[in-house]
Amino acid sequence: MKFIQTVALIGASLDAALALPPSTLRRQACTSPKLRKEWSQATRAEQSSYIQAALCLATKPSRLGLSSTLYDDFARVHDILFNQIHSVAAFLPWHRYFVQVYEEALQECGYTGNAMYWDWVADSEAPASAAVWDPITGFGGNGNTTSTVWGTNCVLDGPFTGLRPVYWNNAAMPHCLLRSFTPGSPEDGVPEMLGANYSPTVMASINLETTFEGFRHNIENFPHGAVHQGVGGFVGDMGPQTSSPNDPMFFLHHTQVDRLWWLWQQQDPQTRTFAYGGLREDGSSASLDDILPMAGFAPQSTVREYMDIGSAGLCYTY
Ligand SMILES: *[C@@H]1O[C@H](CO)[C@@H](O)[C@H](O)[C@H]1NC(C)=O
Ligand SMILES: [Cu+2]
Repeated sequence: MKFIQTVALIGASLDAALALPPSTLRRQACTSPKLRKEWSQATRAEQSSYIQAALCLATKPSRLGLSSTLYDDFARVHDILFNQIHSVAAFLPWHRYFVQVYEEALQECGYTGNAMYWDWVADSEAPASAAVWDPITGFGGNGNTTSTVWGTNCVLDGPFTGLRPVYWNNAAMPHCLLRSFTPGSPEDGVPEMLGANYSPTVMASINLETTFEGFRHNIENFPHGAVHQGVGGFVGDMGPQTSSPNDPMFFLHHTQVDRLWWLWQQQDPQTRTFAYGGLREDGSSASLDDILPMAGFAPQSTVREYMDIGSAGLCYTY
């Protein structure tokens, strides 16, 4: 883990180091940004390497000192911090940081590529047919739909059928990977998986927002929420669960949210790269100097360090 190694070097001034974002600890300029690809644009070898690394996380010890694995740490951290990172200004930069932590964890498990995304806007008319659900080249598809009792909607194909995520919201309830795609109604032209809520038309309208807060509010509540719900339903891991990082699709989903935020920033980079605002959890006004908490899982950072993906500490592009 790069963060931990850097912190260890600092030794005595551990507290000071933890307050420093990784980007200030690595000062090189961003000369060749890493490209984050859409899943279907990746090579077969890249897809396979990504999936093997995701599975590898479940063989590594917890960094939180828990008896569950590193895989489960992501769901646990997301649950612990849930109210500080949703329906608030920090939603976008916090999840940008969280995806980066995941990307580095995959790389420590042998993956040599970068985070990838699922472009659900492009697939919104038929989301269930998207390449990401392929059992061979993707994440496997829907869960068993014959029962709506919790714990029975197990994903039936693909590489993750043997996974046993430990947490369900804040409780230890080991289970199979659960998905419950929201059905559509073809006769009425309603796409499955709530696709109408993340169509190109919806996204074009959200892109007209001129303030960070307007953009954050709309993308979080409509496309972001609809994809969670559309994939997970009420009984699946991706549903409105605080433990939603149990589904590896969480990270492709949030990388897409990150990309859409970046595209919005790119409409007017001078004004928008550091455009930030809205509220904190306690109702006070958010600031670029706010701390992004990571519950001891990775160093604290500031919002400012996560605004510009072309900065030295992030250095990636789409
Ligand atoms: C789907 O779930 C039902 C009800 O729990 C179960 O009887 C059935 O065996 C499952 N199907 C598969 C393919 O696992
Ligand atoms: Cu989240």
